[in-house]
Amino acid sequence: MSELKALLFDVDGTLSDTERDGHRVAFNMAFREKGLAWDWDVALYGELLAVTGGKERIKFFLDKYLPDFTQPDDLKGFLQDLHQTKTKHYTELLSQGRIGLRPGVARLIAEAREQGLRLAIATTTTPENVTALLASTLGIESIDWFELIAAGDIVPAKKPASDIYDYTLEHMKLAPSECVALEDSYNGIRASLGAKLPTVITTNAYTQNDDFTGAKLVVDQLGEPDSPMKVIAGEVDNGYVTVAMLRKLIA
Ligand code: XBP
Ligand code: MG
Repeated sequence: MSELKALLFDVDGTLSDTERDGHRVAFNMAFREKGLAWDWDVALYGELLAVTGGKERIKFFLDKYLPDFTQPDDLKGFLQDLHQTKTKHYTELLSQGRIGLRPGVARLIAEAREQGLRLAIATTTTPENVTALLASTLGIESIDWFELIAAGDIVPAKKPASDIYDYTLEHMKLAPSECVALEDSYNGIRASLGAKLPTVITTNAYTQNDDFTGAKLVVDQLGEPDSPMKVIAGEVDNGYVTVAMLRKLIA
Protein backbone atom coordinates (compact mmCIF):
# COMPACT_ATOMS: atom_id res chain seq x y z
CA MET A 1 0.00 0.00 0.00
CA SER A 2 1.33 3.42 -0.97
CA GLU A 3 1.27 6.48 1.21
CA LEU A 4 0.14 9.68 -0.50
CA LYS A 5 2.92 12.26 -0.29
CA ALA A 6 2.32 14.74 -3.09
CA LEU A 7 -0.22 16.26 -5.45
CA LEU A 8 0.99 17.18 -8.92
CA PHE A 9 -1.23 19.70 -10.67
CA ASP A 10 -1.61 20.39 -14.35
CA VAL A 11 -2.50 24.06 -14.94
CA ASP A 12 -4.55 24.85 -18.03
CA GLY A 13 -7.99 23.31 -17.78
CA THR A 14 -7.24 21.83 -14.34
CA LEU A 15 -6.43 24.67 -11.96
CA SER A 16 -8.40 27.06 -14.10
CA ASP A 17 -10.44 27.19 -17.31
CA THR A 18 -7.79 29.24 -19.06
CA GLU A 19 -7.99 28.06 -22.64
CA ARG A 20 -11.10 29.59 -24.25
CA ASP A 21 -11.17 32.98 -22.53
CA GLY A 22 -7.49 33.27 -21.67
CA HIS A 23 -4.94 31.67 -23.99
CA ARG A 24 -7.19 31.86 -27.08
CA VAL A 25 -7.94 35.53 -26.53
CA ALA A 26 -4.26 36.30 -25.92
CA PHE A 27 -3.21 34.50 -29.13
CA ASN A 28 -5.72 36.62 -31.08
CA MET A 29 -4.48 39.82 -29.41
CA ALA A 30 -0.91 38.91 -30.39
CA PHE A 31 -1.94 38.23 -33.99
CA ARG A 32 -3.61 41.65 -34.16
CA GLU A 33 -0.63 43.40 -32.58
CA LYS A 34 1.67 41.81 -35.17
CA GLY A 35 -0.63 42.74 -38.08
CA LEU A 36 -1.62 39.14 -38.79
CA ALA A 37 -5.21 38.73 -39.99
CA TRP A 38 -5.74 35.47 -38.11
CA ASP A 39 -8.51 34.82 -35.63
CA TRP A 40 -8.93 31.61 -33.67
CA ASP A 41 -12.60 31.13 -32.86
CA VAL A 42 -13.79 28.86 -30.06
CA ALA A 43 -14.34 25.83 -32.31
CA LEU A 44 -11.05 26.14 -34.21
CA TYR A 45 -9.18 26.58 -30.93
CA GLY A 46 -10.68 23.28 -29.74
CA GLU A 47 -9.04 21.59 -32.74
CA LEU A 48 -5.74 23.37 -32.17
CA LEU A 49 -5.65 22.13 -28.57
CA ALA A 50 -4.63 18.77 -30.02
CA VAL A 51 -1.14 20.27 -29.94
CA THR A 52 0.27 21.42 -26.60
CA GLY A 53 2.53 24.43 -26.23
CA GLY A 54 1.79 27.82 -27.70
CA LYS A 55 4.68 27.97 -30.19
CA GLU A 56 3.98 24.42 -31.31
CA ARG A 57 0.27 25.27 -31.66
CA ILE A 58 0.95 28.26 -33.94
CA LYS A 59 3.28 26.12 -36.08
CA PHE A 60 0.58 23.41 -36.34
CA PHE A 61 -1.95 26.09 -37.36
CA LEU A 62 0.34 27.36 -40.14
CA ASP A 63 1.08 23.88 -41.46
CA LYS A 64 -2.47 22.58 -41.35
CA TYR A 65 -4.73 25.60 -41.88
CA LEU A 66 -2.58 28.14 -43.76
CA PRO A 67 -0.57 26.11 -46.27
CA ASP A 68 -0.35 29.16 -48.58
CA PHE A 69 1.23 31.40 -45.93
CA THR A 70 4.88 32.04 -46.79
CA GLN A 71 6.67 31.01 -43.61
CA PRO A 72 9.51 33.39 -42.68
CA ASP A 73 13.11 32.17 -43.11
CA ASP A 74 13.64 32.54 -39.39
CA LEU A 75 10.53 30.60 -38.43
CA LYS A 76 11.84 29.86 -34.95
CA GLY A 77 12.46 33.55 -34.25
CA PHE A 78 9.08 34.49 -35.71
CA LEU A 79 7.28 31.97 -33.48
CA GLN A 80 9.26 33.01 -30.44
CA ASP A 81 8.49 36.71 -30.94
CA LEU A 82 4.80 36.10 -31.61
CA HIS A 83 4.56 33.81 -28.63
CA GLN A 84 6.28 36.33 -26.34
CA THR A 85 3.66 38.88 -27.39
CA LYS A 86 0.94 36.34 -26.62
CA THR A 87 2.44 35.69 -23.16
CA LYS A 88 2.46 39.45 -22.47
CA HIS A 89 -1.26 39.68 -23.31
CA TYR A 90 -2.10 36.50 -21.38
CA THR A 91 -0.38 37.61 -18.18
CA GLU A 92 -2.09 41.01 -18.52
CA LEU A 93 -5.48 39.29 -18.75
CA LEU A 94 -4.64 37.34 -15.62
CA SER A 95 -3.51 40.42 -13.71
CA GLN A 96 -6.87 42.02 -14.48
CA GLY A 97 -8.40 39.16 -12.44
CA ARG A 98 -10.35 37.96 -15.47
CA ILE A 99 -9.70 34.25 -14.86
CA GLY A 100 -10.47 32.42 -11.61
CA LEU A 101 -9.75 28.94 -10.26
CA ARG A 102 -12.06 26.02 -10.95
CA PRO A 103 -14.42 24.89 -8.15
CA GLY A 104 -12.72 22.97 -5.36
CA VAL A 105 -9.15 23.80 -6.38
CA ALA A 106 -8.40 26.33 -3.61
CA ARG A 107 -10.13 24.09 -1.05
CA LEU A 108 -8.18 20.96 -2.03
CA ILE A 109 -4.86 22.85 -2.07
CA ALA A 110 -5.60 24.27 1.41
CA GLU A 111 -6.48 20.81 2.72
CA ALA A 112 -3.37 19.27 1.19
CA ARG A 113 -1.19 21.92 2.82
CA GLU A 114 -2.85 21.39 6.21
CA GLN A 115 -2.11 17.68 5.94
CA GLY A 116 1.51 18.26 5.00
CA LEU A 117 1.32 16.99 1.43
CA ARG A 118 3.94 18.25 -1.01
CA LEU A 119 2.68 20.22 -4.00
CA ALA A 120 4.04 20.68 -7.50
CA ILE A 121 2.97 21.93 -10.90
CA ALA A 122 3.63 20.00 -14.11
CA THR A 123 2.52 21.90 -17.20
CA THR A 124 3.35 22.66 -20.80
CA THR A 125 2.56 26.32 -20.44
CA THR A 126 5.15 29.07 -19.96
CA PRO A 127 6.49 29.48 -16.36
CA GLU A 128 5.46 33.14 -16.08
CA ASN A 129 1.87 32.16 -16.95
CA VAL A 130 1.81 29.83 -13.95
CA THR A 131 3.15 32.35 -11.47
CA ALA A 132 0.79 35.02 -12.87
CA LEU A 133 -2.19 32.68 -12.43
CA LEU A 134 -1.21 31.71 -8.88
CA ALA A 135 -0.59 35.34 -7.92
CA SER A 136 -3.88 36.57 -9.38
CA THR A 137 -5.98 33.82 -7.79
CA LEU A 138 -4.40 32.49 -4.57
CA GLY A 139 -2.10 35.45 -3.90
CA ILE A 140 1.60 35.99 -4.57
CA GLU A 141 2.62 33.94 -1.51
CA SER A 142 1.02 30.83 -3.02
CA ILE A 143 3.89 30.51 -5.50
CA ASP A 144 6.00 29.25 -2.58
CA TRP A 145 3.45 26.61 -1.63
CA PHE A 146 4.63 24.68 -4.69
CA GLU A 147 7.93 22.96 -4.13
CA LEU A 148 8.45 22.77 -7.89
CA ILE A 149 6.90 24.56 -10.85
CA ALA A 150 7.87 22.38 -13.80
CA ALA A 151 6.77 24.26 -16.90
CA GLY A 152 7.26 24.98 -20.57
CA ASP A 153 10.47 24.30 -22.44
CA ILE A 154 12.50 22.79 -19.57
CA VAL A 155 11.99 19.29 -20.98
CA PRO A 156 12.64 18.13 -24.55
CA ALA A 157 9.09 16.96 -25.29
CA LYS A 158 5.81 18.45 -24.09
CA LYS A 159 2.68 16.49 -23.14
CA PRO A 160 1.49 13.93 -24.25
CA ALA A 161 5.12 12.89 -23.62
CA SER A 162 5.68 12.01 -19.96
CA ASP A 163 8.85 14.13 -19.72
CA ILE A 164 7.45 16.89 -17.51
CA TYR A 165 6.13 14.35 -14.98
CA ASP A 166 9.32 12.27 -15.12
CA TYR A 167 11.26 15.49 -14.44
CA THR A 168 8.99 16.35 -11.51
CA LEU A 169 9.25 12.91 -9.91
CA GLU A 170 13.00 12.86 -10.31
CA HIS A 171 13.43 16.34 -8.85
CA MET A 172 11.19 15.63 -5.88
CA LYS A 173 12.61 12.14 -5.39
CA LEU A 174 9.15 10.62 -5.36
CA ALA A 175 7.79 7.34 -6.64
CA PRO A 176 4.73 7.68 -8.90
CA SER A 177 2.73 5.54 -6.46
CA GLU A 178 3.22 8.22 -3.76
CA CYS A 179 1.53 10.89 -5.87
CA VAL A 180 -1.72 11.82 -7.53
CA ALA A 181 -1.65 13.79 -10.77
CA LEU A 182 -4.59 16.07 -11.47
CA GLU A 183 -5.27 16.54 -15.16
CA ASP A 184 -8.04 17.58 -17.55
CA SER A 185 -7.22 16.38 -21.04
CA TYR A 186 -6.26 13.44 -23.24
CA ASN A 187 -2.75 14.82 -23.76
CA GLY A 188 -2.49 15.38 -20.01
CA ILE A 189 -3.46 11.84 -19.02
CA ARG A 190 -1.17 10.36 -21.69
CA ALA A 191 1.66 12.24 -19.99
CA SER A 192 0.71 11.32 -16.41
CA LEU A 193 0.02 7.65 -17.17
CA GLY A 194 3.25 7.57 -19.17
CA ALA A 195 4.98 8.44 -15.89
CA LYS A 196 2.89 5.73 -14.12
CA LEU A 197 1.06 8.30 -12.00
CA PRO A 198 -2.36 7.60 -10.51
CA THR A 199 -4.49 10.26 -12.19
CA VAL A 200 -7.67 12.14 -11.33
CA ILE A 201 -9.39 13.97 -14.18
CA THR A 202 -11.62 17.01 -14.01
CA THR A 203 -13.21 17.46 -17.42
CA ASN A 204 -14.09 20.75 -19.07
CA ALA A 205 -16.00 21.85 -22.17
CA TYR A 206 -13.04 21.20 -24.45
CA THR A 207 -12.14 17.80 -22.99
CA GLN A 208 -15.45 16.23 -21.90
CA ASN A 209 -15.41 13.74 -24.80
CA ASP A 210 -11.73 12.78 -24.44
CA ASP A 211 -10.70 9.20 -23.69
CA PHE A 212 -9.68 8.95 -20.04
CA THR A 213 -9.13 5.20 -19.87
CA GLY A 214 -6.76 4.43 -17.02
CA ALA A 215 -7.82 7.33 -14.77
CA LYS A 216 -8.55 6.50 -11.13
CA LEU A 217 -11.43 8.95 -11.16
CA VAL A 218 -13.10 11.16 -13.76
CA VAL A 219 -15.31 14.00 -12.48
CA ASP A 220 -16.64 17.21 -14.01
CA GLN A 221 -14.96 19.30 -11.27
CA LEU A 222 -13.38 18.83 -7.82
CA GLY A 223 -16.65 19.98 -6.25
CA GLU A 224 -17.49 21.85 -3.08
CA PRO A 225 -19.54 20.81 -0.03
CA ASP A 226 -22.47 22.91 -1.28
CA SER A 227 -22.07 22.08 -5.00
CA PRO A 228 -21.19 18.45 -5.62
CA MET A 229 -19.23 17.15 -8.58
CA LYS A 230 -20.64 14.79 -11.20
CA VAL A 231 -18.84 11.45 -11.21
CA ILE A 232 -18.18 10.24 -14.75
CA ALA A 233 -15.99 7.22 -13.95
CA GLY A 234 -14.76 5.71 -10.71
CA GLU A 235 -16.27 5.04 -7.33
CA VAL A 236 -16.28 7.57 -4.53
CA ASP A 237 -18.33 8.15 -1.41
CA ASN A 238 -18.34 11.93 -1.26
CA GLY A 239 -19.62 14.81 -3.39
CA TYR A 240 -16.27 16.58 -3.56
CA VAL A 241 -12.66 15.49 -3.87
CA THR A 242 -10.80 15.43 -0.56
CA VAL A 243 -7.31 14.33 0.45
CA ALA A 244 -8.86 11.33 2.22
CA MET A 245 -10.54 10.33 -1.06
CA LEU A 246 -7.24 10.60 -2.93
CA ARG A 247 -5.50 8.49 -0.26
CA LYS A 248 -8.15 5.80 -0.74
CA LEU A 249 -7.85 5.95 -4.53
CA ILE A 250 -4.17 5.10 -4.48
CA ALA A 251 -4.30 2.61 -1.59
C1 XBP B 1 -1.94 23.52 -21.84
C2 XBP B 1 -1.35 23.92 -23.10
C3 XBP B 1 -0.61 25.16 -23.22
C4 XBP B 1 -1.39 26.45 -23.28
C5 XBP B 1 -0.55 27.52 -23.92
O1 XBP B 1 -0.95 23.18 -20.91
O2 XBP B 1 -1.46 23.20 -24.05
O3 XBP B 1 0.06 25.02 -24.43
O4 XBP B 1 -2.56 26.33 -24.07
O5 XBP B 1 0.54 27.82 -23.17
P1 XBP B 1 -1.28 22.34 -19.53
P2 XBP B 1 1.83 28.55 -23.81
O6 XBP B 1 -2.67 21.80 -19.64
O7 XBP B 1 -0.22 21.28 -19.50
O8 XBP B 1 -1.13 23.32 -18.40
O9 XBP B 1 1.33 29.46 -24.90
O10 XBP B 1 2.46 29.30 -22.68
O11 XBP B 1 2.73 27.48 -24.37
MG1 MG C 1 -4.44 20.79 -19.08
